[in-house]
Amino acid sequence: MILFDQTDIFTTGTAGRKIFDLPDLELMQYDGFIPKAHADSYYTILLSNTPWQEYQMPMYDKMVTAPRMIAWYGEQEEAGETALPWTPELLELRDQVQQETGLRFNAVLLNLYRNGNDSVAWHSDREHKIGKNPNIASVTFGQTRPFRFRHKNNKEVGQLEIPLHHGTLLLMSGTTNTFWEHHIPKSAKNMLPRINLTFRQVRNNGNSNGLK
Ligand SMILES: O=C(O)CCC(=O)C(=O)O
Repeated sequence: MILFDQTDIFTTGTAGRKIFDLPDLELMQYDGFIPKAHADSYYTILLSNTPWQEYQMPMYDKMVTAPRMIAWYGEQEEAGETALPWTPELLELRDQVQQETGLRFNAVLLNLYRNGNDSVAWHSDREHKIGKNPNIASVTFGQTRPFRFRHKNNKEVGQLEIPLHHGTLLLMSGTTNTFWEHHIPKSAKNMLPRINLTFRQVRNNGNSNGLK
C-alpha cells in the first residue's frame, strides 16, 4: 500500500511545510524551499563543478560499484580525511538549511543519479558517526524521483512515497532513521540527472566518509 495520496497522513504546517502523522516518523517536507531560478543555478553548478566519484560498496560477500555517484564535503577534522573543503555554493545552501531548520550541520553527502538506472537500496542512516536518531536535511535538484519509506517492524503501516522535486527540502529527524528505512527505486522511464544533498551532523572520529 502506497500512502502518498492519502491526505490524512500529513498536516500542513506553516507556509507549505508538511508534517507527516505516522508512527515513529518525524519528517518535514518543504517543496519550493529553494525557488526555481536559484535551484536551476545550483543544479547547473553542482552538476558540472562537483568531482563526482564512483564508489564500491559491500553487497553480500563481494564489493560492487554503487549505482550512483557521490561527493563528500566537510571539515576534515570532523568529516574525515576524504572530505572535500566546502564550496561557496554548498556553504550558501547549508546556511539556508540551518536557518530553516534551526539545526547545525558540519558535513554534506552529494549523490548524483545519472538516469533511471541509478538508485539507492533500502537502508537507514544510522552509522555510528552520525549517532542515534540523527537529524538529516535533504535537498534535491533536477529530476523528481520518488523517495520511499517503510517501517522496519510495523507491517501495518504501508509504504510512504514522497516525490522529491527540484528545490524540495526534506528534514528527517527523531526516531525516523531508527524505525524507518528509505530508498530511491530504479525507473525504466527516461530520466534526467538528479542531485541530492544530505546535510549531516558527524562526529569527530577522524574516519567518517558518510557512505553506507
Ligand atoms: O537521494 C536521496 O534522496 C536519498 C539519499 C540517501 O538515502 C542517503 O544519502 O542516505
